[in-house]
Amino acid sequence: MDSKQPLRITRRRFMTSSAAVLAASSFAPETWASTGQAVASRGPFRVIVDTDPGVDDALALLLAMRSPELKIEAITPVAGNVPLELTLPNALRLVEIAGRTDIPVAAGAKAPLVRRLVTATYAHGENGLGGAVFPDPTTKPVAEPAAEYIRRVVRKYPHEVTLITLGPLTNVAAALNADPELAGLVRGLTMMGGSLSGGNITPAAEFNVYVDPEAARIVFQSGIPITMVGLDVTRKTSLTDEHVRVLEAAQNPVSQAAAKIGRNAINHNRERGFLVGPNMHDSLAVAAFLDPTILKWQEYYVDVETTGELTAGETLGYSPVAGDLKRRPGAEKEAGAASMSIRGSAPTLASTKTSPVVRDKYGPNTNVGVDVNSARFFELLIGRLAGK
Ligand SMILES: [Ca+2]
Repeated sequence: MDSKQPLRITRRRFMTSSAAVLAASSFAPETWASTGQAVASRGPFRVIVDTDPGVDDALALLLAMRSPELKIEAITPVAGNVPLELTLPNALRLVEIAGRTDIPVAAGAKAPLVRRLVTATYAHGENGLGGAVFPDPTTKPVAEPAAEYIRRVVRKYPHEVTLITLGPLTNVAAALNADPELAGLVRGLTMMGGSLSGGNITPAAEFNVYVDPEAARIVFQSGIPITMVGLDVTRKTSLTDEHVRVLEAAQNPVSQAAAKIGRNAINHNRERGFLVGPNMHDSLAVAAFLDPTILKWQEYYVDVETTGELTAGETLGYSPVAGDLKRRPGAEKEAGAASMSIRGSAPTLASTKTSPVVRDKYGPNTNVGVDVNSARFFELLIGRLAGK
């Protein structure tokens, strides 16, 4: 990708995307919006859930399928936590458990765009569900591959479809590569991925972006208004024994399956020596879409490191009001901020590049979740999974 191309997102489009607007409402200085807003009164919103189940994907998918605000147009599994040979049947198992075989499941990419697949079986068990075993699915995927399915649904409902991505961004990048106009037709993209505060699979990179950094870079530079739910917030969510007990006590197939997966995940975490329960990374992304007031947000220009020997997959957040670039409140719109350039590494002698400037002008492309009310998140997650 030519890094000199003009950023295709406009501020107007960024700010008028629904997710960004809802999120912006919680930028304000007050702490948590304690409106207890009835989220069920919103929507329904057309979404596609792209996923690599995956322990926390499983609970996230069950949450999505139990949420009346969502009209799930498709579930598109991708290789990530485990290979596609497992993420695809796991996704099919989950639609059967939720009684939602009406939702099309379209098989996605077997490998990242230009890299060998690195999986996370250390965290998700050999079967991807933390060792929790469920019957083989009888439901079949649709014939169309995921990237084509995403493309067709977005074209069918222009400006209506939000992509909720819970795995590496390979499927979405493939769809964008196949159809240059597609990004302009997507309503928004809410991702679990990235981090502005260090990684989990390397000190620099969060797993989903690490697995396919080139795909992530295409997505961040696409112009789609992005909502990023990364490790900065997902690390603050831990599933506990008490959560699992509530799920176990609720007598419905979704709560029972969630309890089984959750119980296995907690035990697995303990065996690996961790002090706190597993983070609910992916469920938080779904919850952030359902009720953005659960998180606090800050806008950034986010880009992805793709060439580092140790750092590929690192997400960088540029902002005139953050870090060393911080300006006094209210000054972010002033001349200095407006003329702030996006600076990358110094050019090497061998390179044809002469300037470290990657983009001439700052403009946000992403709302980044920077804090979360974990209690409210678990109220939503456990409440929906346990509900009748
Ligand atoms: Ca995932």
